[in-house]
Amino acid sequence: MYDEFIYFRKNNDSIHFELPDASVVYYPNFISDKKANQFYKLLINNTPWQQDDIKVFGKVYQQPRLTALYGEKGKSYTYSGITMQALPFTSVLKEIKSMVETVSKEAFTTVLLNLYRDGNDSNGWHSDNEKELGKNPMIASVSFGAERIFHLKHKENKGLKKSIMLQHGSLLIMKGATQEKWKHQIPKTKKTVNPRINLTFRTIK
Ligand SMILES: O=C(O)CCC(=O)C(=O)O
Ligand SMILES: [Mn+2]
Repeated sequence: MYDEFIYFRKNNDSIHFELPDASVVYYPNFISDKKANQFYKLLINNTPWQQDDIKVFGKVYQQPRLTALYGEKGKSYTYSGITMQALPFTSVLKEIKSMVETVSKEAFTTVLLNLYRDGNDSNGWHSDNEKELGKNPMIASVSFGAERIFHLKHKENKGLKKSIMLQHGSLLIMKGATQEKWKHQIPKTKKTVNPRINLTFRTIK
């Protein structure tokens, strides 16, 4: 069972979650529904979505979602044995990036796009702790389309698990020790769900 998030501060647009060894802030209404619908359509139709093979414990599987990487010239990103070369930012991604940077006060170099086609698509337990992200990276995650559950679990204190529904047009910021001390996932679901697009803005050194 996952606990409901406990928040200690709520204002019009953000929820700061009280978690040990983590800093997680959620902006449920970051982008208006109307604007988020437009972004969703543009992204789902115009992104060169790819499905890579990943190696888990020596076995090769197809990644259970589609992805794309955009970023500044020359940026590449390696995780789960996959190396992706960044495509140049599109005008849509530049627009979303600038909205994210205004709120996060951080300049990002790269964005990884995930497309979860249905409830069978998922993102297994992991931390965004690749070397090229540096120590205590800030990850800014924007969601469009179907709502999916986001799970967090503490790496050492096994009983510490949290969950949050990431809604259409929302922004979730993870920073501080979150990647060092916690893992996160998007589990599969048996419910019938429409596609969901997620953008994680990152800074690659
Ligand atoms: O889809 C999400 O909300 C999370 C994506 C994620 O964790 C990642 O791409 O590293
Ligand atoms: Mn992640």
